[in-house]
Amino acid sequence: MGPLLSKLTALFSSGSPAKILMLGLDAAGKTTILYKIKLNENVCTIPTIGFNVETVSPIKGVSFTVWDIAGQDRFRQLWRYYYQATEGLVYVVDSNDRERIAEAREELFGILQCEEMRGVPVVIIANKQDLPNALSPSEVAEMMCLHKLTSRKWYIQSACATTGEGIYESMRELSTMVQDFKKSQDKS
Ligand code: G3D
Ligand code: MG
Repeated sequence: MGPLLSKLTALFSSGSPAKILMLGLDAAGKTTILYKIKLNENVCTIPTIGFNVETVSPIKGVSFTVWDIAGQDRFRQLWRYYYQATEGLVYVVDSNDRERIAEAREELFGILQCEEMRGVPVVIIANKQDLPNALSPSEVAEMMCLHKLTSRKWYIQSACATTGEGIYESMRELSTMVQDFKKSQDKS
């Protein structure tokens, strides 16, 4: 087990199991993140339904499900199946892809509108910060209109998935928000 993964499982194993979704436009860096936290060793790709879903078998109770969300209109109906019982969303953004930042925003807000995602906390990863033309995390936050996310907890993390910078921090934040979300669910 890599150091990042063991830290990650330590974070989550202190609480109860968690179901996490990781989404973003294609090429945002999702698979690189899975690889970085060595989750790739447990990845199962489901190719049969027309869009590639990567599921990571639960490691100390934490399960990850990952897919690309751009231009997949035909399959949107199926996404809800994966949304069910989600307790945390990791939304990965390519900060260097200025042309598609609006698309990334529309997709995010579309996902969060779904009933199944009500109140689910989200960590936005402003990825590819190593690239010289990358938008800063605050620019990403502004262009993604994150201030409009009022009915859930959210957090934006600056990251470089290829070096792993910011990935642990994003997961630490996520685990805190997920535990809070579960507590609020238990009460209601
Ligand atoms: P996806 O799973 O979201 O579709 P990938 O995205 O993880 O496959 O990443 C897409 C490309 O972006 C990959 O390059 C990957 O190496 C690169 N990438 C991911 N994160 C970073 C980052 O933080 N900085 C930089 N510079 N590149 C990153 P290739 O060339 O393999 O397609
Ligand atoms: Mg991928």
